[in-house]
Amino acid sequence: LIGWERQSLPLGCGHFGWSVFGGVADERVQVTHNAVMTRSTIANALEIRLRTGHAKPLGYSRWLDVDDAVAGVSYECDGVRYAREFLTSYPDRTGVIRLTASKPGALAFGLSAAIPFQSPFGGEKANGRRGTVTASNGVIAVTQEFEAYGTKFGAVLQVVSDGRVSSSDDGSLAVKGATEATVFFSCDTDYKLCPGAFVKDRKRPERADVDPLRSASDLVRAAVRKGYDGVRAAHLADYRSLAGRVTVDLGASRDDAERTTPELLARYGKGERSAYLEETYFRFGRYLLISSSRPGTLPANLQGVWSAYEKAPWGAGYWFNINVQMNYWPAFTTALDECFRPLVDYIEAFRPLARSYAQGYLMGRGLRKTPFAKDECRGIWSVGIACRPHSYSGTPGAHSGPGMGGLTTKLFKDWWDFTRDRGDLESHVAPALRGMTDFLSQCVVETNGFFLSKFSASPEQMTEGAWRRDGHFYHTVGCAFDQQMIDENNRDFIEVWRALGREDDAVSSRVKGQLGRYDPVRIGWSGQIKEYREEGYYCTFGEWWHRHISNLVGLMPGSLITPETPAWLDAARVTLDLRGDKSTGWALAHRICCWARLGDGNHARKLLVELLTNRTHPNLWDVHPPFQIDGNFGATAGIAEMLIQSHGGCIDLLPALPRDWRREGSFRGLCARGGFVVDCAWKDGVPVRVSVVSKCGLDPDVRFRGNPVRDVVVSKLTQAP
Ligand code: FUC
Repeated sequence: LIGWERQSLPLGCGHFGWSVFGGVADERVQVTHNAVMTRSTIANALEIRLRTGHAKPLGYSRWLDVDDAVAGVSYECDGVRYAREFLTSYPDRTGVIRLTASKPGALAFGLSAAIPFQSPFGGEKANGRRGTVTASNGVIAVTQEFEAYGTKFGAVLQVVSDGRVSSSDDGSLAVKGATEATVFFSCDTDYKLCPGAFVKDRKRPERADVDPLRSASDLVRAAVRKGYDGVRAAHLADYRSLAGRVTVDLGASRDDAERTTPELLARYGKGERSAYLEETYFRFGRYLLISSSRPGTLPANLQGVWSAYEKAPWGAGYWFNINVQMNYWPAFTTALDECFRPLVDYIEAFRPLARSYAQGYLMGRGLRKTPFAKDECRGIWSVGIACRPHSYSGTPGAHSGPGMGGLTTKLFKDWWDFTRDRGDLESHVAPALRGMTDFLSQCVVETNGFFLSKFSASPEQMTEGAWRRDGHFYHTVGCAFDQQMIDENNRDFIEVWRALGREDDAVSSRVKGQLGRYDPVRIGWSGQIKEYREEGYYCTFGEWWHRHISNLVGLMPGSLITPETPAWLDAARVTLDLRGDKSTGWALAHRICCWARLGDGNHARKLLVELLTNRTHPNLWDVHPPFQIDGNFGATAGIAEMLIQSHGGCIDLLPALPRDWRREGSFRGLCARGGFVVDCAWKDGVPVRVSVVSKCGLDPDVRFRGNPVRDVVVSKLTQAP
C-alpha cells in the first residue's frame, strides 16, 4: 500500500483506473473500478501481474507523460532493450500494455490476474467477495461477485503477439519467443446509476441488465480489431482535445525538464524552487480530473479512481462538506467542464432519496409541520455528508450544517457562468438551484430580525479540540458556514431565475423576503470573520488550527467577500493569519485559493510550497494523509485563481502573481465567467499580450489591478443574445 500511494503512476479513463508500478522482474498493474464495493467502501478491483524474470536492469527509466496520458518503462537486460507502454482509453474503455524487445524473439513474460481480498459469503457482516480467473486461447477472463450489494464484475485480458501465447490451467498466460506483444484489457460491472442504486440496510439495489464479463469481452474484442495503433490514436485525439486546451508557463527552467519528479520534489523541499515542478503539478491536476471523471462514469471520489485498499479511508466516498466539491473546483476555470457531468448525473440519481431526507430533516428539527407538497424541493440533492455509489447518508447533523448544499450549488452556478449553455441551464442548473434553495430557505428561522440556520455546525469543528476525549462537535444557530452558503445559494438562484426570465414563484418570493437578512459575515474582537455568532475573540470555541476554514467559504468558493467589501476582505486576511499556514493536503489547497482571492500571490505561493514540500508524495499525489485527491484538485484550482479570477464581475488578470513568477510567463485557455476563454502573456508582472474568445458574444471587461486593460484582442464566436 505504501508503495502504491507513494510510487505508482496513475492512468485512468473514468470507467476504471490503473496504478502502474514499473517493476522489472514483476510488473504490477492495480485496477480500480469505482462501483466495486464491499459494504460502504470502494475496494481494489483487480491485480494484474506481468512477470519477466529479468534481473539487474541497466538504464532503467519509467515515466508518466501527462500531456498524452501515456506511461512507460524501459530498461536493458542481457543486451536487449525492453520497453512497455501503458495507456487507458476513454473512447474505447480499454487499457493497453504494449511490450517490445530490441532483439527479435527475446520477449517472454507471464501474465496473470488476481482477485484481492476474497472472503467467504454468508458471514455476519454479509461482506463476502468471490470470483474466478480462467485462461484459454490467449484470453484471461475474470468474474467477481460481491455479497454487499450483489455487484457483479467482469474483466478480460487478451494478448496479441508475434510470439507463442499459451494458456495455463491456473488462469495465467505465457508469451514466448516474441518481439512485440500487446495486452488489451477492459472491465465492467452491473452497477446502474439511478435512484434505485441507493439502498438502505441490506436491500438489493437496482442493477443494469448487463453481463459484465460479456461487455468487457466485447470491448476487448473491438479494441483488438482496432489494433494497438488505432486505440492509441483514438486515445491521443480524445485526451489531447481536453488536456491541450490549457497551457501555463510560469518561467520554468529547461534544466528542470530533464530532472525526475521525485528529484525535483526533493530539491524543492530543500529550498530549490522549481517553476517547472509547479507547472507540472498544475498539469497533473488537470490530468487527474480528465482521467477520473468523464461523461458516463461515476464522479471522482476521495481517491479519484485509484484505490488499492481493502477498506479505503472514509470509504472512498463523496464527502459533501468540502471534499467532493473541491474535486471539481478546477473543472471550469481550467476548461474541463465535461468532467463535471458525472457529478451532475450522480446527484440527479439520488434526488428522490435526498428529497425524503430533506423533508425528514425539516420536520424532525421542527422547521416545518407538514410533508412537502407535490412540487416542493423537487430538484434537491444531498445535504447529507458522505455518499457512495450505493449509499447516501442522511442530513445535516453530526458535524456539518446545511450550508453543505450551497457548496454544491456553487458548482452548478459556476457551470452556467463559465459555459453559458442555455440547454444545461434549463435542464440541470435551474432545477438543481431551485430545489436546494427551496430547502435551504426553509432551514432558517427568524431570530432578532435575522434568518438563521436553526441547526448549524461549522464542518467538523470541535470544542476542546479534536485531541481531547471530551471534545465534541459544536452545534449552534447561524454559524458563518451555514449563513454564508445559504446566502450564496439564494443569490445564485435568483440570478439564474432572472437569466431564464422566469416569473416569481413560491421559492423566489420567499427568498426575496429573506435575502439581506442572513447576516453571513460578522467581525469579531480579534478582527476575524467569526465562525460562530457567539464567538468573541478568535477561536472562543473550537480548534485554533482547524483544517476547515468554513468561515471563509464566502471568499472561496463563494463570491460574498470581494474587493467590494474591503472590511470583510481585511477580516478574512486576519482569519487566515490566525488559522496559520500548517494544515493537511486539501486544507492547504483551500488556503491557497483564499490567499489568491485576497490578491496575495506571495502568501498563496508560500502555501503551495508547503503543499509540495510536506503534503505531496513522490508521484505527486496529495497527502491528507492518507493520499486524498481533493488536495491535487484544490491546488490546481488555486494556481488558476492566482492567474485569473472572474467572480467579481470582471476578468481580473494576474490577481495574485507571486514574486517568483513575475519576470515572464503566460497562460493560454483559462476560462472566465461569462463564457470567456483567455490567453495572457506577462512581463515583469504586467500583462503584455491578452486575447479573449467570447463564446456567447458578451463583451469582456478585462482588468489588471482594478484598471481596464487596453489592446485586448477579442473574438466573438456568436453575437450576444
Ligand atoms: C472531511 C475532512 C476530513 C477528511 C474527510 C474525508 O470530513 O474534515 O479531514 O478529509 O472529509
